[in-house]
Amino acid sequence: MTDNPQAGNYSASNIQVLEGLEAVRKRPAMYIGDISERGLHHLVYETVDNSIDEALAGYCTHIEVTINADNSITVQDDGRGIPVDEHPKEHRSALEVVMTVLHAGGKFDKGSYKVSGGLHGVGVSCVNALSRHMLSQVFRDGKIYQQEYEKGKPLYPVKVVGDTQLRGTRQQFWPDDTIFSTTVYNYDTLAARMRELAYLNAGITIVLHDERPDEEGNLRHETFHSDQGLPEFVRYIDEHDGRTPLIADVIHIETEKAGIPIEVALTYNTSFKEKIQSYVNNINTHEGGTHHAGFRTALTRVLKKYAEDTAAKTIAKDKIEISGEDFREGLTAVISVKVAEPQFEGQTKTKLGNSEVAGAVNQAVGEALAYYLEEHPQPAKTIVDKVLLAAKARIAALRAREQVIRKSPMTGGGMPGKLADCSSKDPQQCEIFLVEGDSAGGSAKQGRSRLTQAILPLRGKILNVERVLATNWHKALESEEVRNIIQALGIRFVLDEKPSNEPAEDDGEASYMHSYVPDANIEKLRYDKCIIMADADVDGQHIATLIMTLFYRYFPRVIREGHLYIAMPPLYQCVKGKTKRYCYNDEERAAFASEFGGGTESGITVKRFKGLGEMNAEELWETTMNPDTRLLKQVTLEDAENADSTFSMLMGDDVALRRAFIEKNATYATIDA
Ligand code: 0RA
Repeated sequence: MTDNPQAGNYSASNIQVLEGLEAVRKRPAMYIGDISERGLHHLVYETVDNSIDEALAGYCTHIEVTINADNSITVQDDGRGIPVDEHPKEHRSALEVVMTVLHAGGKFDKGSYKVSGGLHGVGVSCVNALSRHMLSQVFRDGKIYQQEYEKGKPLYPVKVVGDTQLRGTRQQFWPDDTIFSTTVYNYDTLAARMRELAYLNAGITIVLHDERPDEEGNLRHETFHSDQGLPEFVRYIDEHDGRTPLIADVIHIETEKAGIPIEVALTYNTSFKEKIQSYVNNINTHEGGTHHAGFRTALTRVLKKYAEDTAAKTIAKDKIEISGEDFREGLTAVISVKVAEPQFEGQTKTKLGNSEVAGAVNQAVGEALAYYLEEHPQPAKTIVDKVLLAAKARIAALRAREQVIRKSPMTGGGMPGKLADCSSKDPQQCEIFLVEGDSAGGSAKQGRSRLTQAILPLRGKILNVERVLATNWHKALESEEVRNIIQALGIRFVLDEKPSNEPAEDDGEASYMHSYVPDANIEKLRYDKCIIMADADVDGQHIATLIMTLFYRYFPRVIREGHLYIAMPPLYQCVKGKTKRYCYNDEERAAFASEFGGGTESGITVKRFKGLGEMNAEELWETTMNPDTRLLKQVTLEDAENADSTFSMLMGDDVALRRAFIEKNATYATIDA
C-alpha cells in the first residue's frame, strides 16, 4: 500500500485539501469533541451516520459494523455507493472529494436535506484525516472501486480492482495512535449506540461484529433491528431498567409540524422516575432543549386539563395542587425530531436551541395526547390517579423537608462531627473524600494532606438511604448521612424561592432534563473536588452507584459543573528488586512485566490490593490520594444517569434482571479474586 509507486506525489496535488486535513489533525478536539476513548468511538458514529443517511434517503437497509482484530473498524452498507465519477469542478473522483474535503459529504444529493450526522456533523473526511490508514471501496455498476489514504492523503487515484454483484460502500479505517489516547474499541459502547440507532430509524438492520476473541476465544456479534422504532425503544428502556408498565399502551406520535418531522413515544410505569430521552437528527440531546420543553409543556397542559375535567371532586376535596413534575412521575418517553439547521447549546453542546421547535412539538404532542385520553378512558384514569398520588406525596415530602431544614439550619457554620476538615478555606484548592468504611476512613484521615484534603467517612448506614431513595426518594434528605454530606459540602436548599428549574412552561428555555429535581444552590460549595472513594469490588461499586444516584437526583449541578470524581485505587503493586510500581489496570501490569521481567512475571512480586481497608495510611496516600500520582475519574452527567438506571434496576421489581446483573458482576469479582 505505502510502496505504491504513485504514492509519492499524488497527494501533493491539492494544497487546500492538505491544509484542511492538517487543521483537523492539529485540533482534532475541535472536530470530534476530544481525543479520548469518546472521540475514538465518534469516528465510528460519523462513518455509520453516512450509511444511515443513505438509509433515510430510502436506498439502504443493511449496515454491517465490524471491530476487526487489529482494532480497525469496517462499516459496510448496501446503499447506492458513494459516486465515483469525476467531480465537475474538482476534476477528481467524487469519492476522493468526499474522503478528503471537509464537509463535502452531502454535496451530491440535491433533493434530500441532510439531517443525520454525528454530533459535530464533520463528515467522513475527518475520520480519514485522523486515521493512519483508510480504505474506501465502492460497489457500483458491477465494479469494485477503491482508494486508500494515509492520514487523509490519497495514496493513488480511485481505481477499479475487480468485479462485484454487490452494491454499496465499504469503509475501513485504522485510527491514528499518535492522535488518540487509546485506540482500543469498546464493544458495549458501540453496541449501545447501534441499538439506539436501530430504534431511532425503524426498519434499518445494523449488525455489529467483534473480531477480537474474548477470554474463551469467542467472537461476539449482535443484530439490531426494530420494526416499530420508538414505541419499542420505550419498552426496551423500561424493561432494561426493570420498571413495570402502569398502562398497557405506548402512545406513539409521528407527524410533521412547521416542516419539522416529529416522533414521540411515551408510556407510564409504576416507578417514581421520570425518564425522557430526546434526540435531534439521531443525536442524543442529554441537556434537553426546545423539543424537550415543548413536550413538557404539552404534557402538563393536556393532562392538567383532563385531570381537572375528570377528577374535579377529588382535587377539590383533597385540596391538591398539581405541579408539572407530578405529571412526569413514572413517565418514560423518547422524543426524536429532525431539524435542518440545529443549534446546539449548553455545557456539552447537547441542548437544542432552535426556538421554533418548542411550539411545533407542543402542538403535535398536545393534539395527539388529547385524542388518546378521549379515546382511552381506562388508561387515562390510571394515569390521572397516579398523578394525583404523586402530587399528594410531593406535598407531604415538602412538609417533611421543611421540618428537616428547620431542625438543622444548613446555613450555619456547624459541620458534621465526623468530618475531618482541611485547614484551607479556599474552595479552589480544597477537596473532600467521601470514604466508605471505617478502616479506610481512618487511614484516609491519617494519610491525607491536611491543608487541602477533607475526609468524610460514610458508615454502613448510608445503605439505609437506599431503600428511601428507591421508594420515596424525596425523603432521602431526612437521612443523617445525607444531611452530613450536604452540610459538609456547603450545599444550600432555598426554601422560599420557586425552584429555578421549573421554567415558565412555555418559554422553551432553561429546560434541563434533570430539572424535575429542585437543584441545589452550590455557590457556596466548599470543595472544588468531591471524590467518592470506594473499593473496586461489587460492594464498593454499589456504594459508588448509590452516591452518584444521590448527587444526580439532588445536586446535579455538582456533576454538571465538574466537581464530582471517583478515586481509582490501583489493582496491583508490582515489585522487582528495588523497583516498586502501582498498576491501575492489567495493561500496566503487563507493561511492568515486559519492562522488568522480559515479558514474564517470574522474579516479579505482584501484590493484589483487595480493598482500601487493607492499605495503611501511607499506601492510601501514595496510591489513591496524592494529587501528583493518583488516578481520578471525573463523573459526567452521563455516568450519573447510567448509575441512576443501574440503581433503579437493582432496587426495582424485576428480580430476574437484578439477579442477572449481580451474577454478572459477581463473576467479575471472582475472576478478580
Ligand atoms: C450521495 C449520492 C449518492 C450516494 C451517496 C451520497 C452515498 C454516500 C454514502 C456514504 C456511506 N454510504 C453511502 N452511500 C451513498 C448516489 C447518487 C446516485 O447514485 O445517483
